[in-house]
Amino acid sequence: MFETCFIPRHVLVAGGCGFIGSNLVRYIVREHPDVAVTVLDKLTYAGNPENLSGIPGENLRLVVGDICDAELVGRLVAEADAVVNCAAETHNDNSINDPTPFLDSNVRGTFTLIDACRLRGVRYHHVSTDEVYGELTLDDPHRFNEDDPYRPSSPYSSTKAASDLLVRAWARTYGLKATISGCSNNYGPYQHVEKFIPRQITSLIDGERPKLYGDGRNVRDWIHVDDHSSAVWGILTLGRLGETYLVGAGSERNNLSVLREILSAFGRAEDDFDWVRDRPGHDRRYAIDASKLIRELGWKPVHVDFSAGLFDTIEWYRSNEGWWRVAKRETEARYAAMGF
Ligand code: NAD
Ligand code: TDX
Repeated sequence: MFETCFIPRHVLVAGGCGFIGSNLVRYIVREHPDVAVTVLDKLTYAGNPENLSGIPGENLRLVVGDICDAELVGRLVAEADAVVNCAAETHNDNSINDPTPFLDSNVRGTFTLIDACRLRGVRYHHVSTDEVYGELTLDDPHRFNEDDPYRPSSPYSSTKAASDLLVRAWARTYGLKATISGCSNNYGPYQHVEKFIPRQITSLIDGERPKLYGDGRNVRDWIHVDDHSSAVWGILTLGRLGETYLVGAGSERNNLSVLREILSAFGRAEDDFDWVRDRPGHDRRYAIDASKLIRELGWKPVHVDFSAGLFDTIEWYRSNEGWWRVAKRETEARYAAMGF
């Protein structure tokens, strides 16, 4: 543990109406009710103000706007003493179809936020992804660590890598007070239905057949979104400036086995799904070595039983159809147009 501990009074959470941003806001308001939170969110197709529903509002404000808007960002950063950037375009399939918004929000948006933080001396935390490191083979004993080279594969992950490099350069050249977290695949409530686990759950609720890409053997290292939030807070308050910390809960699974667990929860046969064409450039495997975060900051995941977390997530989608119904229709139309 480090002796210095930074407790912010007012955090600007960019992208706080998305899956991870809204979970982080819920975490901060619950665990640190004295901390004021401003959410800045453009409310893209992936942002939903309902994701903040039920969070006590006394210390919480939503500003609808774009992280690329330098004037707005400057004003909001001036009011805060910390910025956590969860705002991004986040879906690989969309990035293959049209990379433009990924360049805008992920690269230009990050530049706008960090430059505002630089000018005002405000602490910045960058929420990034393990995908910047590319892929591992199925039999590689290595897991990603903070010293691995960046080898992004997709338009999405290349823009995330670009944004990480901007943060690192601003930290070194201008002394930006910054940290970066690189997390593995998240699951849990409020995840957009375009992503693997919610897509399959909601298709099964609708009586449809899930869609599995390629040979189904691609491996992801799953972490519950609550554990991601506790890691981000730990890094923001205790992390060493200029450092990157990888976040993962040691839960590698291939897509076929996750899908079969979901099928079984619905009482469906294990082969009751469609094989569909593979994602171009599809990364084979991600795996995280989170020992730096555990050793230096004392972080540990709480949701260590992936099957139990998956079961709770299925129950959440069963109970919250009103939250996903419209997005499901739009998402499946988009997938059909993209040929998935
Ligand atoms: P999400 O797509 O659910 O939410 C993104 C949010 O950002 C939305 O509310 C959207 O409206 C907002 N946004 C997008 N562009 C914006 C802009 N220009 N200005 C303001 N707001 C904008 O994404 P998520 O899954 O919550 O991911 C959040 C962050 O975590 C991203 O940086 C992503 O790369 C990273 N990450 C995600 C995962 C995962 O498994 N979901 C894993 C590791 C890292
Ligand atoms: O219908 C599907 N069928 C399928 O087989 C979908 C949507 C996905 N897949 C496969 C592709 C991947 O191997 O499932 C795996 C997970 O896919 P996604 O949910 O799209 O996630 P991934 O591409 O791994 O990226 C996610 O984790 C890292 C997030 O979307 C990123 O934002 C994060 O950085």
